[in-house]
Amino acid sequence: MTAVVAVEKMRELEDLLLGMCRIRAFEQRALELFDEKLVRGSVHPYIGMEAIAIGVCAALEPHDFITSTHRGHGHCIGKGLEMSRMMAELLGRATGYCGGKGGSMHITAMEHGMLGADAIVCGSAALGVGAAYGLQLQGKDSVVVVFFGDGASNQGIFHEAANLAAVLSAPVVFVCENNQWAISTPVECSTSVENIADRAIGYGFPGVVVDGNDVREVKRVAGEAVARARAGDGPTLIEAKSFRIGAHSASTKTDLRSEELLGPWRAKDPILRFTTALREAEGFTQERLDEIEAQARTEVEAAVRFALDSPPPDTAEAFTDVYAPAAWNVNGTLA
Ligand SMILES: Cc1ncc(C[n+]2csc(CCOP(=O)(O)OP(=O)(O)O)c2C)c(N)n1
Ligand SMILES: [Mg+2]
Repeated sequence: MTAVVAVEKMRELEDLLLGMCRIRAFEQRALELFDEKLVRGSVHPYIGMEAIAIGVCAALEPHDFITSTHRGHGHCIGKGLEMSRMMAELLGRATGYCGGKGGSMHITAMEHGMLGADAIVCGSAALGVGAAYGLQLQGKDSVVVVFFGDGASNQGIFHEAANLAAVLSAPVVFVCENNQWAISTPVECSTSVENIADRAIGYGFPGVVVDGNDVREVKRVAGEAVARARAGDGPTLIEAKSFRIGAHSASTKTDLRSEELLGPWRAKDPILRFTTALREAEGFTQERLDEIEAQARTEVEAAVRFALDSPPPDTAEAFTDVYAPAAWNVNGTLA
């Protein structure tokens, strides 16, 4: 390996780690701010699943798009959104991505290719396929990633979206984040197949299972699916197997799951696994790993400060961005 390649590889590994640490630090602070009643609505932590968003988004280009879920902070950070404007959105401030009117579950940032998070379970699957088809019609080579959960994979809209994406050869990558639970329902009680990825067979496109706690594997598998979509060969369903380490949300703290179940997954923490691998197999020092983690925490503190220093939205903004302009409602007048 030449020195240049070695440096590039080192930087790539550092970026993957920094991305995961940013998500972890962002959410730990968001949960604290929720407890301080500074975040309204809820916070659905992605803790333990960071490798999925970071691995998938690392396989994307800036001109690619994603859609997200109620558990979407990781997707936004992975796609390069500014944590300061995200935190401001969570705190309902005017400087947030949606002017403080969307909150944690509705962050949208078209300039970063973030088509929107959606609190409706699987709500963005059809939107993602529509966007991908639109991009294809415009002759663009962008790809759309649709993130959704194991619970969401049983929604009718997923199956319609998957079928249509296949029929249209739309440049979509469906990423099912199988964290084994949908609030209090374990996946084996809601889903008839062992691998959700197997459902792709029914629509005629590839389905792949990946270890969702291994950021490099996620990136590799996502890279193949993105290349396939970009080449015009249609969708792929990736099932990233992981686990929700924390409670379903900050406002749904009851957790039925036993320590016996949680313990082994804590040991498979994607950040812990990656830092161990970087130290033991890639020559990273503990000092460098600590620096990266500290950098993420410092950036998050700056984001919190930015959000706390930002004003709330003006009340005059309450009705802006609510409806798209329609021919019969130009300038807010109902003709
Ligand atoms: C259409 C719809 N049904 C029910 C809900 C309530 N709800 C919110 S999150 C959730 C569980 C979703 O599970 P999964 O898709 O596995 O995502 P996870 O929360 O595990 O990330 C449910 C049922 C909702 N928001 N939308
Ligand atoms: Mg789930």
